[in-house]
This record gives sequence, structure tokens and C-alpha cells, in this order.
Amino acid sequence: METKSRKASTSVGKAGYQQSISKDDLQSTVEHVLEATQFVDMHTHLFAPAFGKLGLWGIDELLTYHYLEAEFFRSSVMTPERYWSLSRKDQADAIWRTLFVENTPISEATRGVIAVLNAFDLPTDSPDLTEARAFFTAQRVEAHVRRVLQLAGVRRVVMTNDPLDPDEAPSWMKEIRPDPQFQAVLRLDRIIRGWSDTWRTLSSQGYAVNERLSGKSLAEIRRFISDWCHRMRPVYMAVSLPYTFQFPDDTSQSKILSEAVVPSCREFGLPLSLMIGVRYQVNPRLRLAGDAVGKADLGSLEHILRSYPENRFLVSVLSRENQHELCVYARKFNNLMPFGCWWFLNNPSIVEEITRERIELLGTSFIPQHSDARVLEQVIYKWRNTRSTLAPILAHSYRKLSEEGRSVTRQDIEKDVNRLFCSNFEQWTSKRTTGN
Ligand code: RAT
Ligand code: ZN
Repeated sequence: METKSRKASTSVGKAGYQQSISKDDLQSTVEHVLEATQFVDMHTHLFAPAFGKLGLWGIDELLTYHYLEAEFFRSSVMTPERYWSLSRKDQADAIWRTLFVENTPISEATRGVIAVLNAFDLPTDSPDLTEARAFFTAQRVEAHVRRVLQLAGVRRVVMTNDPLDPDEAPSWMKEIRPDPQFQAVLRLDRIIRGWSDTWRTLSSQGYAVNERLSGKSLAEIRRFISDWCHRMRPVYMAVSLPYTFQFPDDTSQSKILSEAVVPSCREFGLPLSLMIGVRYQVNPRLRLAGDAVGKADLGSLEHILRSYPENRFLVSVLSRENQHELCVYARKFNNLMPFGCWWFLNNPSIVEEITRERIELLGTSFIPQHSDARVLEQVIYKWRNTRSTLAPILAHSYRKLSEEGRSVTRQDIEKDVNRLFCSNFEQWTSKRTTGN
């Protein structure tokens, strides 16, 4: 009896016996630990201040986020063509009026803007944006970035860097100074998915490539990737893929993946991020907001994981229907790291379902979330929401564990939260090889 009660109130950790947490205190301890841990945001579309105008921030950018544009057209009679003809400021005014004044902003994306305004003590129910605009105009970008990341509880964000973006490439060519708070990612969509157009750009830059990928083409794509790895020092390479993605097949996409990208990842010791499941441009009139989702055949992912045991893959799938399969593949292949609840999945009800499923199948060996922020201040609400959705889920897991007879200490929770939100990613991006 005595031994049993002692077992229930203490556990042996590295630092000796540590106090176990009572069932009633589990949720508040988890909340404190989530609050106190500075996360790594492993996929965003943000830019370090040195990239100048590429880094989006402020109220007009927040309101013209493509998630909100999609919602705007549901509640406004304005045509997309008319909307695109407006200035950014007029677009933001139209969205504010429609989604925040004429309607109650209860969707996830609209509530996010309210949370950001509130975080800066700005009015959340004003008929116009005068005060919010004045506030953001008065900010200096470097200090604002620091303050926003601090409010979000984020220690570092990972960018998405497209070497073939004519607006972005010049900054890299000027050898931009590395910024410890912003890590680079070599995004390869144009090479992998758009080869029929992209080969001409590479050719014009002095790489001996052709559309058929004959001769030295694949070696030259590897040279291009190598040049950009030296220039950007990325933490991983990445591509987003359609729900119809097949691998292997008889396309330039398969060839470039297997003979250029995968070997380059091995050469540089970098993981490859595959974001699978987009139904591109189902409504092109909505531009960036015009993409949808489709269920993918993850047999292709299985083939990749089995064929390249020495490569590491970060994988996010967009369809809710693919989530369970992804967890099962992670149990079979330890070169797979599932990450994030991406885009249309980043809503509390779905995040909750996916995260519970992942914990039950994978313990702490996955990365629960990334923000996908395109506008700086979005990290404030996206990470706040992640913390509040995750707290009861983690607390529930620990409650179950203590009911089974294993007490839980604050150190356990700290270790787990750190693993989920920092070290799984950091270790995955710092190892050289896997599977051997
Ligand atoms: O979530 C998004 O903002 C999407 O538009 C995509 O950018 C997606 O996250 C991606 O990286 O392709
Ligand atoms: Zn993204």
C-alpha cells in the first residue's frame, strides 16, 4: 500500500524524484508549459526584414489574406474582377465592412484578425480602420517583428523561399545577411511541377537543360539546387503537390524528384517537405484563394518512403480523409515526419481530431502544427489558437496515463511539449542521414 501511494506521487526523472501532478492540476500545468515554451514555426510564408517589401504585415495585409478573400465573396455581391481592380487599401476596407461590420466575425480567419487587433489594444468593433492603420504605420519593422514573435511565443520562423521568384531572387543574389530568427527553405514547385515552363528560365541562367530532360539536364538541375543551397543555407527543401500526385510515373515531375531533388537532399543532408493534396485553381477567378482540396493516393508516398530510406521526409496532407493513413505510414517508416494541420485543416475542430489521432498512434513523434502565416501578425492568433486547442488534448492524454498508473511530472510535460514543437523539427533538420 505504502509503496503504491509513493509510486503515485513521485516519479524518477534525470533529476531524481520529481513531484507528480494531480489530475486536477494537469490542464493548468499543460497550459503553463505551452505558454512558457517558445515554439519553432516550421512552415510560414513570412520574410526576414532584410527582404523589404516581400515581408507582409499590418492591417491591410491581414484583411486581404486569401483565406478572408474566399470568405468575402460569400457575403458580398462584388465580383472578383471588380475586387482585384481595387487598391489594397480599398480591398481591405471592403473586407472589413463586409465580414467585420455587416457580419459577425465568427469564422476562424475573421476571429484571427480580431485577436490581433485586441493584442495591440486596437478597437475590434470600429466602423473603419483609421486607428488600426495609424498604429501599424507608426511601427518600425525590426522592432515590430521582435514584439510580434514574442507575443506569439515563437522563437524562430521558417520561411518559404522560391529561387525562381523574380521578386525574391535579387535579394539572395545580393547575399542577404542571415537572420537567426528566420530560416530559409528551398521551395522547388516551379522546378518539380512546372518544368515545361521553368526549363527556359534555367537555360537562360546558364544551366544546360532542356524540356525532355535529356543530356546533362538532370545533373544541371542538381547544380542549380546546389548553387541555391550554398546561397540560402536552407533547413529543408519543399514542394506542394496535387491530390493527383503519382510516383513513380512517366513524367518530368517523377524524374526530377527521383534523379535531382532526392539525391540533392541526400547530398546536403536535408529533409524534403511534401505537401500533398491541393486541387489547384478550381476557381481561377479567386486567384490565390481559388485552390481547393482532394484526397490523394498515398501509395505514392509509400513508394517514396520505401525507396529512399536514407532520405528524411516532412509530410503534410491537405485532405482530412488522408490523415489516418499518414499516421499509419509514420508507424511503418521512420523516415517520415508528419507535420501540421494545413490550410483548410487549421480549424480547432479538425486540429483536435487530427492531433488526438496522431498522439494515439505516434506518441510525441510528430510535429503538431505550423502557422503557414503569410502576414506577420497572424502568428499571434494562429499560435494562440494552437496552444488553446492542444492544452485539453495533452491534458486528456496525461489524465489517461495517470489513470493507468503512471504519474506525470512537469518535467515530463516540458520534455513532450519541447519535443513536439521544437526538437522533432530541429533534430530532423540537423541530422545528416537516416535509416543507417
Ligand atoms: O495555406 C496557404 O497559404 C496556401 O496558400 C499555400 O501557400 C500552402 O501553404 C503552401 O505552402 O503551398
Ligand atoms: Zn504554405
